Amino acid sequence: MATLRFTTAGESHGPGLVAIVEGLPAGLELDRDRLDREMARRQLGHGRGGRMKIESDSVEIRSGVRHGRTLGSPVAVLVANRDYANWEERMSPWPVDAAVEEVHTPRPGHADLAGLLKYGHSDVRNVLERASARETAARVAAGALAKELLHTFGVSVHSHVVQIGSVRATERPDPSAEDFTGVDESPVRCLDPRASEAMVAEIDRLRKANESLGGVFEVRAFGLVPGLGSHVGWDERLDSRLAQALVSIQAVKGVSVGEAWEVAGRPGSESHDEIFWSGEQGWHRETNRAGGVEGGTSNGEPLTVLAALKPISTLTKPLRSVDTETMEPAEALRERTDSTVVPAAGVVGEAMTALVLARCYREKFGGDHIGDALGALSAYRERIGWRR
Ligand code: EPS
Repeated sequence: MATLRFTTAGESHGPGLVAIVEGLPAGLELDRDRLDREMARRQLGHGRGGRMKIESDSVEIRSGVRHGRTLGSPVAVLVANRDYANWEERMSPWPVDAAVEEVHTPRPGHADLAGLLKYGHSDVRNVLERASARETAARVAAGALAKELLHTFGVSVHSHVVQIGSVRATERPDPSAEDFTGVDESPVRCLDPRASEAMVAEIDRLRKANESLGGVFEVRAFGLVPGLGSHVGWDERLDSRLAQALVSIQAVKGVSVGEAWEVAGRPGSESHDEIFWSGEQGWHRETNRAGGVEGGTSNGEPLTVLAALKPISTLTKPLRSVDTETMEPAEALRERTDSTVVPAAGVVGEAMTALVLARCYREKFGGDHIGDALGALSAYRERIGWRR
């Protein structure tokens, strides 16, 4: 099928997570080390809690791949939850003899209360286990497969943190693909070394005050051809697809494409990217205010998307809530948690962006075998005279 879709399943402390990716062409060579590296990257970042010391995520492929190449059939991947060993009774799929304590104190900002009411549960755990951002491990596994496809098409997807709490990065505001080498060496995945240090200090300061922190990450994709997405239908627009994909990440509350908020306050003459053509470069721009998307379609400039996260809603000094059994005021659930997940969320943002872009490539260039898709891409580049 010449589209690409994926779904995930799994609870945070259940036996494991599953992702199923449909629509990868046959014959795509997968790099096992690269897949595992993606999983490890999501576990990085200053501000994670105790859980990351327990987990060591890896991709276990259950179908759709043979001897390192895709078969064209659905690819199912499994990511085990090592922590399940400590939760076996509490999260058992089958009834257990032991008494399992229910959670009745929903956290403000989480899915807890709405999920309880909507699904008719009495135990908040039946909601929070799935709402947990542990699920993003499955997204990164799916995204790593999408990245393998994009890699074949000459596309790379990167991310960096530009704000944590009140600290903003100011250096290297317009990074190229090469600038991202080494971004994971920063403990907060930030390209600005001074801001990186200040972010670490901010996380430590707020953690001591029992606070959590939000922030902003940017995703950039390089090597895209023009023509991904389309102006012809609202749900075909590349920016609308990216917005949905990124806002779907736990705790992400806002997404912008290019210099969205800046150009809202500027005159039109300073808000667009003038068009140039030369024999050497072909079509090109000297600015990229649009973030690589015009009319819902990629224009061949680097894709730039920002996503803002609210602070994590599990607080070590809980907010006020109500006990859902007694209806009396109560403190919200206090669980082991992270102080901030912005560095990891950037990696998840890359995965979601890669999945959207891979789908656009599949829709535009089709092909049951990777060779067919590459042939169609090359014919298209030739037709539009694309030199990059
Ligand atoms: C999460 C709470 C923490 C995080 C978890 C997401 O888990 P726990 O409750 O087990 O300490 O560490 O994230 C992950 C496990 C992960 O792999 O990212 C939450 O409530 O969303």
